[in-house]
Amino acid sequence: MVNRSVEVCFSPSLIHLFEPAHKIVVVIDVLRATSSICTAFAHGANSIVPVANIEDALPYRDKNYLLAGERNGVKIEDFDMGNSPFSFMGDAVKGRNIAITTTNGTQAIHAAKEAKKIVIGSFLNLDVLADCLMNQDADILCLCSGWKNKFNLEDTLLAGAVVNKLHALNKFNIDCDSALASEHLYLLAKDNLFAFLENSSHRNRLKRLNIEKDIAYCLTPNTCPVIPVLENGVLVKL
Ligand code: 3SL
Repeated sequence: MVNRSVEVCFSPSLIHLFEPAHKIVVVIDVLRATSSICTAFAHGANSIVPVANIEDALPYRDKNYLLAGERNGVKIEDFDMGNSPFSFMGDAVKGRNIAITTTNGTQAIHAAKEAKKIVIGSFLNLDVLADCLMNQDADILCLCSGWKNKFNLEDTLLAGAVVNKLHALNKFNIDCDSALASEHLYLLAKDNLFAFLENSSHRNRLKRLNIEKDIAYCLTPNTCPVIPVLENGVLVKL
């Protein structure tokens, strides 16, 4: 049997180069969309609809959904919550349906819409995600949401962590340079992800918004052992 491949795409704008239709795409937006989505499911959210535009989220209010989202890190006016994972905890989300739109993460989910399957990755669900990916029957593509289609470090580190876990099994074909580069960066960073990201663009952006505690939370592995999967345009817990 031919070994399955693991690749990494550094920007949603490049996904067409990776022929996602036959692949499981892991959408990654460590700071903060995919971390918030994992947090919501770990705290009992029922479903999450990822929408690209603010206007597309508004009709969900009439259906008793919570509206969540940000633009450039700032909560959207009149929405129930922004994009801090701390807003997606406890009774606020338990049993609720949520519509979310974010600057990059929900755009990346939409960019991956041709994929065979879309799952959501973050450091918070790293081990369960890797276990799940090991047992699938398709090639894997980690899609980094980046920032407005530009490369970012934190998503690359998580992609590298996933590659590293799968690489260790000796069952995957990893000859994709972006996957190898991600793994190298992760191995350099893994002992102190927070410090490694010290000068990174989004860490500084969130620091300016006074939300550094979100960063520390989002970089803590395996606190939310859930796998959000997209089914008919809606994220649900696998
Ligand atoms: O772009 C996104 O999807 C967000 O995660 C960005 S922010 O961390 O909320 O600024």
